[in-house]
Amino acid sequence: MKNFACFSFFVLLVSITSLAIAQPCTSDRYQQQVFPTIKVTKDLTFANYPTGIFGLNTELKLDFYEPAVADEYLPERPLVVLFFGGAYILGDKGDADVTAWCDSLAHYGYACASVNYRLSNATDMAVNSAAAIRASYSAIQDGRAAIRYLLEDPDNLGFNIDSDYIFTGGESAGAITAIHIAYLEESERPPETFAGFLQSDMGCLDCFGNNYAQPFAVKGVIDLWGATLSPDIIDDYQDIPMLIIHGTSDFIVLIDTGKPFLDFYPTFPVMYGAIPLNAKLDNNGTYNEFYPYVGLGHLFYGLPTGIITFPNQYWNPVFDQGQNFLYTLLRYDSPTPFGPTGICLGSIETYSVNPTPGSNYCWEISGGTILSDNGTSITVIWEDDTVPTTISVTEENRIDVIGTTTTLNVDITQACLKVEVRAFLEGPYNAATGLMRDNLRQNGLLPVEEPYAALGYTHVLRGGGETIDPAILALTGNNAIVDWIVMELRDASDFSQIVATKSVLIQADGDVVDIDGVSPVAIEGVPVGNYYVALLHRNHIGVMTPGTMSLTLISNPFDFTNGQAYGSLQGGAQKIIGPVTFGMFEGDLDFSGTIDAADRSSAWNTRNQSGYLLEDSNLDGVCDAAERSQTWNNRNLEVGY
Ligand SMILES: [Ca+2]
Ligand SMILES: [Ca+2]
Ligand SMILES: [Ca+2]
Ligand SMILES: [Ca+2]
Repeated sequence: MKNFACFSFFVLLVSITSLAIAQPCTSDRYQQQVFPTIKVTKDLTFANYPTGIFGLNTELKLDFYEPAVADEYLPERPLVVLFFGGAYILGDKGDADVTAWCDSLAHYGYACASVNYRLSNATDMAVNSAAAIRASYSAIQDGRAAIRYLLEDPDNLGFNIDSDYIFTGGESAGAITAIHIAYLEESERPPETFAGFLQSDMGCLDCFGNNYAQPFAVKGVIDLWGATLSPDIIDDYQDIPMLIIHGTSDFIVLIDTGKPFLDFYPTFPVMYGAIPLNAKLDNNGTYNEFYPYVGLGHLFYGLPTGIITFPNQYWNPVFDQGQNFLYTLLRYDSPTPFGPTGICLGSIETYSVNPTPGSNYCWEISGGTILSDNGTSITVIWEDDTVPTTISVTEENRIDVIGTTTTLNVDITQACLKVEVRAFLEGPYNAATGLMRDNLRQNGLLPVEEPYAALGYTHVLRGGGETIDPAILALTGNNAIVDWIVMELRDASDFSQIVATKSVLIQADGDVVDIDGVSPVAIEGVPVGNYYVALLHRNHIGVMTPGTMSLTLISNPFDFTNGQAYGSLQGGAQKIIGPVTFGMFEGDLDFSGTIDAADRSSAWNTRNQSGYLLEDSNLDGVCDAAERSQTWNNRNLEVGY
């Protein structure tokens, strides 16, 4: 039973771990201790330098912490480089606090190095005003050499550092080192580091310890009760974020401005602690987090060397602030996908992101289905406008940080189904030309707003209120606009149910076109599918397709003029108006759906009037004997559906 429990726990652990790694676009790396096992490699030599009169070779070493090699899945990972404290006279890479930092950070998924640097001696610093600055500069040079070594990896030990994600940190003198590695540039070298009375030139920032050519920049700094030699090195253009933690009662490195140890050693330089650092970074607009620990002194999380009191109760809050700061700097927003946002139900659209090398992108859709996904772009069919229609993308970058998901809202607003039909109106049709007359247009009688709502017609869905740009009435010839006409889409299973309507236009050659005067009619807000299509004219008998039409975003032409229509009236649902040419019956002068005595009365009562008249069914601009005759010829007809 006990063994079984152990086995289960092991299986659970393994499956959770592998799930966390395999699952795309989710990861707890850098947020939790996701690596149960780490690897520590001690005493790696990163720098050599001759010492003493015999030219003995001295080595500088670092300890390297990383997730267990078997568990590591990244080709390259971020690096934190930590420096112990001790006033440049004592301390070691094995000190309890830097060890705890690196150990914990490796469990969180970072590579971490705890680095030794050259130490000075107290006597020298107490008597020589340049000594403290020179000690500080040598630590900076050594820290830089350690980073160059880790990037170079001359012995192929598999450090695998992503050079875009290098952080420095440390406490006290180590913090001073960390800050200056990030911000001190060659042109800002302190004068004390050059050759002078009884002192040699210390060389450039990257001129000591090793010759590896590995330029780098620091992405963020953890400053634990450190300071800078000059706020002037904190340049606006460098923009390197900093975590600043300092006890307000620290008299060794002052939280404000002053010499260390409360000016006890006059040879020490004035230093600028947390308060001026925070002010300078704020002034530069550089991200920084400043946590003053009220009433606490130097090294308030416990002495890490000598009589060890580290860690005390302050270690956990300080570490949490450190690791949260690092994760904050790693976080980012996933890119906003781009693609059509005004879309049609049933339409197939493509959405993309501008990819970052090494990143994966995970897509989620609401209101549609992903048809294909090549990582940086997807093709979607939009199928459901009863839910929010959105497209979301989550980036997983090359070091396995998950970006904040971004969402693009799309609207099903654009005209969608394309309906391409052709019909003739008997009244204006001229068998000799095969065209309908366009006198209403020519005489400036066509209204710019559709007339059907005003006639009492009940539009459905988005129909009604259509207007045209008067410029489209300049078209002449085959495509001249003859009149407004209503298109209806009717339900495939019950054509008495009108699904959508739209007031559109009919051209001289019979093409029923959208309000732009030229395009097939686009009906918005209805899905791809089968519909009956009906045409309704204000003084002609309406027609409907004999069966349903399959309507999609691509037009599928239907021609009423060849005689096909729903229903069986005298001679069919339409009138023969020429050789194998059919048209909608004219004469329903009161738009009632039937042609009867009432229409003949209307023709008589409106006789000899001109204008855009309901009673002018041959559309010549006048109601006269022609209409009286046609209402008689077509008497007793009615809409056949
Ligand atoms: Ca600088
Ligand atoms: Ca045409
Ligand atoms: Ca009528
Ligand atoms: Ca007329």
